[in-house]
Amino acid sequence: MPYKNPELVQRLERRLAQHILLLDGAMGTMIQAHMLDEEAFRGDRFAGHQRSLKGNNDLLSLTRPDLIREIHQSFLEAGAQFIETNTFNATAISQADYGTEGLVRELNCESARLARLATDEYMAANAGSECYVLGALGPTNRTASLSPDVNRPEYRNIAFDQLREAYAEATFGLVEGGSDLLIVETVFDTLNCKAALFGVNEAFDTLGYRLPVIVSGTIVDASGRTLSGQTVEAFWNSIRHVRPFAVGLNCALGAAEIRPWLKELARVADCPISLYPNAGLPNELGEYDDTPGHMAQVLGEFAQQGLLNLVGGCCGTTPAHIASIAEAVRDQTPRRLPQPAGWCRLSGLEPFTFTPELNFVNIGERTNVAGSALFRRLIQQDDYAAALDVARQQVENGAQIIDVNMDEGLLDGPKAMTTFLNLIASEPDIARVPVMVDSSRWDVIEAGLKCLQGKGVVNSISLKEGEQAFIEQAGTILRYGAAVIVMAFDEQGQADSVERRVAVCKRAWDILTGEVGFPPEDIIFDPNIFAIATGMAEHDSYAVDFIEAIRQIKAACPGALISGGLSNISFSFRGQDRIREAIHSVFLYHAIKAGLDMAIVNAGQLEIYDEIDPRLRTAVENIVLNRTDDATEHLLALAQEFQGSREQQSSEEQWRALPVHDRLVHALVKGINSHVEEDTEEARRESKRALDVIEGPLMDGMNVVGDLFGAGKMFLPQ
Ligand code: THG
Repeated sequence: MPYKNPELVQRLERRLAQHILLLDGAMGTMIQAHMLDEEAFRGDRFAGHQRSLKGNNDLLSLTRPDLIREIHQSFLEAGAQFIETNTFNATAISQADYGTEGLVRELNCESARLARLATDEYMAANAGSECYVLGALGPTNRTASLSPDVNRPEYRNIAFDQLREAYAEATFGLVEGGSDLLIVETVFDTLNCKAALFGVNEAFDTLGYRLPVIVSGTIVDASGRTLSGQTVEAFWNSIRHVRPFAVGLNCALGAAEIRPWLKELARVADCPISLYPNAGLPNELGEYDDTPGHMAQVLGEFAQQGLLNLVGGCCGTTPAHIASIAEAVRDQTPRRLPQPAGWCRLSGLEPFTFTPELNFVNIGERTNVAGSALFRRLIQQDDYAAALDVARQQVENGAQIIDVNMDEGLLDGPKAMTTFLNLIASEPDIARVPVMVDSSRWDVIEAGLKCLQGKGVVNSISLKEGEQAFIEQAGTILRYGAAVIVMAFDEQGQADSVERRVAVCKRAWDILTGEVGFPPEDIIFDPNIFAIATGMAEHDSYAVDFIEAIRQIKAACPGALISGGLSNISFSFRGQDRIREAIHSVFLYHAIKAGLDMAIVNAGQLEIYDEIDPRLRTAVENIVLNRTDDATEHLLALAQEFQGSREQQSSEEQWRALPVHDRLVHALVKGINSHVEEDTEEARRESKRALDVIEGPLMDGMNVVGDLFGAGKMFLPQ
């Protein structure tokens, strides 16, 4: 999609590379200072409006255009180069409070026109100056990812689609009135923001061109989180898919309080950074006390530390503040943009970024009605509280992402997916991890995507129905801002040889990166994990072939990641959990070495490779690597012995007879917390100093964990 004015964007980019540019100050508090009464807000035009209009600042663009234009002028005179339109509440959702939702298009268009007039006039009078109209899209007064009713945590008073439509409507007005850029600002709920960005891009589609878009979030307190609970990096991961022109923070806190969160954003964002804080925290009277001098000093420091590209003020800031800030940053070097690292960046409330040191990521499989009889029963019986416990256990057991699947004939899939994901959103200990929306039904996938404020993963799409459907679905997923699992499946069926697996994935990769514009790091291939040791000779090479395909796909599709559904591999040993676990860990050990990045697993049942009984391990290795013709028969024979014996049971208790040092190491490696207190206390009594317990057994245990994990023999982030 081309820019409406490509030359303007190019000029702006060049200026940003050389200077820190100035945003304006607050509109709201400037208006407040005029102490306008009900009549002033109404003007002649709305004298007879049925509801109170006092406080509807955006309406002043129609009833007091002189005043709004004057405020814009005063900020331009102070040195602001970006003038924000008076449209913080100009969406149908916010205007509904005043019964003025019918005015949205006009409010946005007129407000943009006023900012345009003031800006053009200033540029005409000041040769060589270049200023821009920044069309403002505020957060609305609703939150799409939080329930307003504590007794109904799954309930929402605003839906993704309502937000998306409201923002598209406002966008048409802002563009029509002459905005140069747009800013989705004061984001306190990233789901609202994602819906806004979706709507903005839909409007651009209709227009046939786009404007650069800035996204600005707001951190509400010292916890460093948005109102809806996300950290700064999680917020960035959630919105990066729109490739914002700049990303930043505004409002809520004063400049000094924002420092750590600004640093966090500047560390991760590979686009310009904007910042416009309040003039300090509001005092008891709701007034803002930071002086222009103080604010300029703090923001000047940020500039010196290389953290800023665009800077201005939010609530309580006046032209005097902007003038001082302009002075403080005038000759400072702007922040240099970091190179994009090419990491897949997911998020829940917290970021989950695939940095190189993560050698394996596990995705919890149990929240799947098709993969767990228990979970299916709970969902069918509407026992969502217990179903949530399944998700919580997955995360407690070490799942770094959770796979959610509601594909069951008798269920209303979209409804079950929506209810469950909304419930998860209100449980911080679950919602901290990203969600993988698993369905073979497109309507269920889309319903899921509309509930995620974080960046999730769609599981899955494929070329099964041909290129057209594939391209459309991938484009829509990109617009929602999710990563995607692509199954090695095409018009001919599921790929089951190395060659077909590689060929199908490569074809999909070419289409996604070439035609759809999908970032390679957000493409996750699943080259099909099928059951082995089924007794059918043609299944014997499924595991080795999968492992070999990993290597070749990674070479053919640079940047892409690889996943698989681990438990599929051991279907022929259903009910024999010990054998299944051994197969899983042997397979993972070899697949991770070949480059497997993640798998959908039962996070509570991942045996450490080195701890599998050597006889069992050899037998399992023979079937996984397809090393001997009689591997399956051999394992079947062993299976009876291992599954039947009480050996494991007793060996589980044997560790209690070890010396205390070894018991602590064992417990740490295995993640057993049943005897922690007594063992630690015993170790403390035996040693001279309490510190010896930490430096001795605890450090030793951590080292064992580190070594096993590093060697790909342990699969949980203990
Ligand atoms: N690739 C992708 N997604 C997938 C799969 C895949 N999603 C679904 C599945 N395959 C992965 N998830 C599971 C979940 C559970 C089991 C297997 C795969 C499983 N369940 C036990 C069984 O059937 O024996 C259930 C036991 C019980 O009821 O508790 O094995 O390959 N992209």
